[in-house]
Amino acid sequence: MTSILVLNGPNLNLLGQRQPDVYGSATLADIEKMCRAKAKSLGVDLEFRQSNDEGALLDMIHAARGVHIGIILNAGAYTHTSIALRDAISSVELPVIELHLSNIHAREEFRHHSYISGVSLGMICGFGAAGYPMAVEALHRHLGGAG
Ligand code: CA2
Repeated sequence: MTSILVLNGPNLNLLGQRQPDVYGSATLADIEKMCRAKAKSLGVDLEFRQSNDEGALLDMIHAARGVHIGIILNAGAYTHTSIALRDAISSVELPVIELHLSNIHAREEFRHHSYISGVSLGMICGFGAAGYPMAVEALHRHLGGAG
């Protein structure tokens, strides 16, 4: 079992269509391709999902146990609101890398706090779409791969 789950939260399906100044011009499909190329080079499988529904994200985190070796999570705005997502991460007992396209600490005050950071292995933010393959590599390395 060497599969990584990349999970994307609300509004990230709109990437590439609006606010390219903040989030870049890559679409979520482009980012999926980048992640798949990185995973292939590392010899790991990858599942790539997006949902606007908090409950669906919780279900996907719960279902990851025994299927995936770790999770890369861009929880979108739920990052700043969801204790439920934090509890799901705590309970799943898998390494989770928190991911953001933008540098949340250089933006509005309300984005500075993350409910997810405290239960995550680490966080990558501010590198746009490039952060995703970085996270795939970091997770693989953490789990003992050569990276
Ligand atoms: O920087 C990130 O990746 C965020 O997780 C993106 C979230 C935001 O609420 C977080 O604070 C930081 C927003 C995703 C919305 O994506 C859009 C993409 C295109 C157009 C509109 C929204």
